[in-house]
Amino acid sequence: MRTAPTILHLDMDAFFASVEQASKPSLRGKAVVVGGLGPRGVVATCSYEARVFGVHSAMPMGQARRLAPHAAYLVPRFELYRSISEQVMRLLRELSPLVEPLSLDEAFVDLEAGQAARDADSARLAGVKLRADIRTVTGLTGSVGLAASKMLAKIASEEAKPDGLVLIPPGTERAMLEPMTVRTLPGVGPATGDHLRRAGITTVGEIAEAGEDELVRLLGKAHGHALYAMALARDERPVVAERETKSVSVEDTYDVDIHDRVRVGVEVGRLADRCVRRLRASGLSGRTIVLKVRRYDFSTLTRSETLRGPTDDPAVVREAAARLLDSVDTTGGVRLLGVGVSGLADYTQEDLFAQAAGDVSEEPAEEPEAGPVEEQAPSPAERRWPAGHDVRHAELGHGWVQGSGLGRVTVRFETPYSEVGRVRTFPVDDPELAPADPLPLVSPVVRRPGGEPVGPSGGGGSARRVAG
Ligand code: TTP
Ligand code: MG
Ligand code: MG
Repeated sequence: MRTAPTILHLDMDAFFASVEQASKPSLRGKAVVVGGLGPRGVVATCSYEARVFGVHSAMPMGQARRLAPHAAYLVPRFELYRSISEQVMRLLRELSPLVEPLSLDEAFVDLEAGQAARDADSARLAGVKLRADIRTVTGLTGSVGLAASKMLAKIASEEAKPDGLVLIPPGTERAMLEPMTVRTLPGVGPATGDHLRRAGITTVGEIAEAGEDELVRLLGKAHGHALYAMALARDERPVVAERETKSVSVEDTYDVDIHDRVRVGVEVGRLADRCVRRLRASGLSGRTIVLKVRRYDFSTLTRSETLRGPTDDPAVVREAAARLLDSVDTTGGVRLLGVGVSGLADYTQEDLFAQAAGDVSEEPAEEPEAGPVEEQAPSPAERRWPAGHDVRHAELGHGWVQGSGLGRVTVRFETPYSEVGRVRTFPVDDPELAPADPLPLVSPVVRRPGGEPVGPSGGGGSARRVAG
């Protein structure tokens, strides 16, 4: 492991919710919840003001509404979040060629590789400047962790939240990790956490005490070995510019073709389990399950199924692989079988990217139902006015949908650069009202950090000039 804390981990604070607050002056400092607002919707994220009430990611929306009835409830705007993410990633790439994005709002940067830092002091300076630059360019805050390994840099940024910077001086890692919960370590999700707890292991220090053999006995070779090393703060994983693993897969070739359909099923189940172990050992989950079958004549088929959210649950992967196998003709025998998971994510919670897009806001808070839920098809008018999305009124200008229902849509007329705006209500089919593209969070007339002004020069109309 390197001796200087030159691996940086950045994670934006309450990312989707902060973007919404930056774009809507009336929501700054307020409880904001972003997520699916339909009957099966869950929380994608919420502002720190909403977290005080106990709201958090992946919580059913009905529960969030009970905990924070006065919060603003908004439908995600992924295109906007993606464009802000690109601005942030661009700033990271100015620091180093080795930038490893983990999600839209999160990345590792190897400062040493970019000669942006070589010791603790220069690393801290680079982190402070990065946070300031992110603020100037996007108007948002991100938290920074600095350490000698990826694992510790990520733990540090978590400690720094919100809007902070934490540097872990090399040499202090183990003492710091000892009292922390096992869930702090990458690859320890709820299932592994429970498993360890039943064996009496709740802290990182207790993993170290239990010893490597015990860990391997509890979790299997790959996972046990990896986790034990992490508990001792040993993490040699390099920062890689492109995410190394686009998928995790395992396969077996058989000496003798397998003809028995039941045996094929058993093998596929076994491969699914092995694949999930690999997945978990890397702290990943994935959405797309892939089955590969090479038949007696070397013809190779792949079948895939994409789930609603990423998973690392062996039962879910096994079932999906079994369903895929149902669609493959194996008479004549199979020579090779493989199971893979792609569409990787570094969290296992419900993925809203797939789900939330079609949801609309409705006045009454929906309770999530226990049984199977009919997907409600929103009416065309409601589909046009998702809560939080931007609109333009022919006379009143730019605003956003505060709510819609019962044939009416309520709009607040404000922009990222204006004062808190006023609210007006219109019929949903008002010809003066049209959906609009989001505005940049920071007025295009800004000074790049330490550089020339960019964007249109001159007065800038109503746009506020942001000093660099
Ligand atoms: P996170 O970085 O995990 O959370 P966050 O940025 O909202 O808050 P924090 O300050 O704690 O970092 O996730 C980044 C974004 O990814 C988040 O804003 C919304 C989205 N997301 C989901 O859609 N579903 C989820 O379950 C999680 C965890 C995040
Ligand atoms: Mg974040
Ligand atoms: Mg994140």
